[in-house]
Amino acid sequence: MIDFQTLGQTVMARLETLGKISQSPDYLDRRYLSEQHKRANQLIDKWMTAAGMRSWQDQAGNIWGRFEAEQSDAPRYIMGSHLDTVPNGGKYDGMLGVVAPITLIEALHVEGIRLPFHLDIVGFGDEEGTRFGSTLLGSRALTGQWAASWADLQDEDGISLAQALENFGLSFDNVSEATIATENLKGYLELHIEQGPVLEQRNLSVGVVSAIAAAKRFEITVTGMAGHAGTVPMPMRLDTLAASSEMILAVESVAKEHGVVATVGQISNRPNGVNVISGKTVFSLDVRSAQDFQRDDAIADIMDRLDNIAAKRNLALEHRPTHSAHAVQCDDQLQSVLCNAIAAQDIGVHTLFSGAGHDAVAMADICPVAMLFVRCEKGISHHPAEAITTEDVSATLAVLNHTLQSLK
Ligand code: HGY
Ligand code: MN
Ligand code: MN
Repeated sequence: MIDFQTLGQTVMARLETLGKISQSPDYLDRRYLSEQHKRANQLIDKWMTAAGMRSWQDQAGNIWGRFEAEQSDAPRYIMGSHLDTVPNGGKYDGMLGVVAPITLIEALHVEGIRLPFHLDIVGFGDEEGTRFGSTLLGSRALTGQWAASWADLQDEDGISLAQALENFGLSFDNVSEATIATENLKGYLELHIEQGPVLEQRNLSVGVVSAIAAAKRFEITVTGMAGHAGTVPMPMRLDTLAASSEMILAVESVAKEHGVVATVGQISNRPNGVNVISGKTVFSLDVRSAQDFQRDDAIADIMDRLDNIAAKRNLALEHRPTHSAHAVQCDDQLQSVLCNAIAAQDIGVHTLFSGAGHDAVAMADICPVAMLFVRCEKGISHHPAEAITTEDVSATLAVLNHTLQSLK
């Protein structure tokens, strides 16, 4: 008999341990192909082995474990999520979706329960895109979507993705070997915190995802002329930071007009001196919507507004696309398996949309996908106050167990 309450405590303790692996002593920050990524993979590997799984690392630095079926030619399901974090992030975003299934598999292993399919658990090395600006690098290695140009993507220290792979003991040239065969792949399931307030409002511990937002990201570069803060008259300035401020407010108002979400989350400014007019400002732009066309209409309008502001101020403007993901509909059949598993725990069944992007977006290119959301306190995420309860994790494990026992 599986004790889900004890399993829930084990998951929470493991997330606490994993949450301490950070490049900063003050907050959680774990980036792709870093020393901390390596240590996280080693810890996950240890837990996978304890769960009776065969484990390995692929050529993109993703960590894998297989819970073998009785039959070697059995079909395959993949469950997973990401092990990287945003800077000063929470310890559940991504990690819950790797640690929870491993811990449940350990209980099945101890009970001698086997599944009629191979269950592979994958911990993706990069989903957030914190280090190299792009995103879903881990899951897009599985779907064979890495672009040759990504070798030159650089982090804030000027280290290229190709160099970072070398430093990690891998090679950009071999990443294509991480592409997976799909003949016997039946589907991909991802367990993830909701990162929103809906389940809490409805007093539900879990929910089923219906669809995942369409997203596009850009790097916007505004180029003007640095100058002396005391001597250049206002009308003669080519001030890129002032222009960027006007542009960022324009992003906000266009998003409201179009009913999409648009965020400028990252900005760098040169020369960034207290007594110097800014000559070059670079900021990120992230635009999302439930529909691809709605996202693209808003982006077209935003870019027009930015171009007009740059022209009015005699500044140069460039926008470089860094990420694009179409909206994803989750698989109906897998959704109903999850809904039945939730109902079997006497939990109300609710399906909801995901404004956040997930590895399921990449995996949807190669197989049916479904996601199970877990309530998180006040919907807070990408913040150290991100929190879930042991009770909700225990309920989630019971739902997951029912799901795995129902899949064919
Ligand atoms: O940006 C996102 O939606 C996800 O957290 N990477
Ligand atoms: Mn995230
Ligand atoms: Mn996430």
